[in-house]
Amino acid sequence: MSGKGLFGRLFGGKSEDAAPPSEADAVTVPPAPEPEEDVATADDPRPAEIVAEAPQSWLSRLKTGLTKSSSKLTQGLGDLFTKRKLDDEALEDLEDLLITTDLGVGTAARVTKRLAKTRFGQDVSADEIKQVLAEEVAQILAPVAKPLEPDFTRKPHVVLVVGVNGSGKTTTIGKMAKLFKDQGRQVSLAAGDTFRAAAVEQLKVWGERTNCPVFARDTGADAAGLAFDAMAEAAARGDDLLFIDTAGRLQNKADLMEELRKVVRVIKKQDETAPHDVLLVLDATVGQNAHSQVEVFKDIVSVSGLVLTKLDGTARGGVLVALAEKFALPVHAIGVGEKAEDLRPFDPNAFARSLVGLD
Ligand SMILES: Nc1nc2c(ncn2[C@@H]2O[C@H](COP(=O)(O)OP(=O)(O)O)[C@@H](O)[C@H]2O)c(=O)[nH]1
Ligand SMILES: [Mg+2]
Repeated sequence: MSGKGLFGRLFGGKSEDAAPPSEADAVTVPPAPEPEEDVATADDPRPAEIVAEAPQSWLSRLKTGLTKSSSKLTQGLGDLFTKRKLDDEALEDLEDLLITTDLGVGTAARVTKRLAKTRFGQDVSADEIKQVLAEEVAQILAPVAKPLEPDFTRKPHVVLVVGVNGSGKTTTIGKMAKLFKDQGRQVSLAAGDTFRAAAVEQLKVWGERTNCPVFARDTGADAAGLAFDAMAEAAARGDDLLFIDTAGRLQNKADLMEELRKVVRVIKKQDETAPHDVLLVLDATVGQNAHSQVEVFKDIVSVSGLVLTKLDGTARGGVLVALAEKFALPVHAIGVGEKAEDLRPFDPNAFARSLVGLD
């Protein structure tokens, strides 16, 4: 497949990527990749602290967030396995169902094979299938579930954040900044998405909210130069951690490549070991398209880990499992909402059970 074809699919339907920068854009980016996903109402760049709500544990946030995914599977299994023996046809139906939940062909095959071995010809309940599924999923996720572990002796440890427009980069940076600030770390942010004033403003809001300095320049400024100077400033201040935001709305792969590679090259002039992490942020609502995004970005920069966002807005949470199986890249964190506390490193067991709708 040509790079252009892949890129076309990657950006397909996202008109913002092709559109020239516009001052009229909202402060936050409402990408709405699919009509069914009513997740990103982005008129207000400050959704976090200002929305009063009863405190929820992370586990219940996770379960609530994954409801769309788990109910799709639960309903499918209910339809398939009401008083039905596990014969060849049932196994085939099950495999098809699992594939439609974005879990990936490999996972679907493993689960059906295991059931065929142990339960063939017997009555099985949807719950038993879920148990097997949750175990398999947890096993696949265990090796990739790795929290971001910065080396704070670097001062700063530099994290470059990449991904297509609207995937949740800026929000993820804000959420991570909060996580590390809460751990007592000195964190700063660089507004490397210099295309629109609104993108810079959005990062500044997160900076204010998390009490982290934001290094920003005017719209249209050179992103690489900005990253270079932000690193110098962070180093002078003795910051533990610097997150560098980037633009993902370039019109074609060549532009994206040139821009990101330049940022990396220039960062290395400041510290040849940097960037210490390159996080690729993926919007889970795009489903299988996330695979192409990983391919494209891996081609451009050396992606060191993934963050999956908007798991709360989609029935396609299974895509995380398929990505884990295919790319084996660390998944550092997942996002299940727009608020600062809606991002956490994930626990493979809790995720697997929530995804299939088990308590
Ligand atoms: N529901 C939900 N919305 C999210 C999540 N992460 C980001 N968003 C929203 O998605 C939109 C795009 O995010 P943004 O950080 O601006 O993406 P960027 O263009 O990659 O920087 C914003 O409206 C965010 O509030 C998430 O985990 N869940
Ligand atoms: Mg952004």
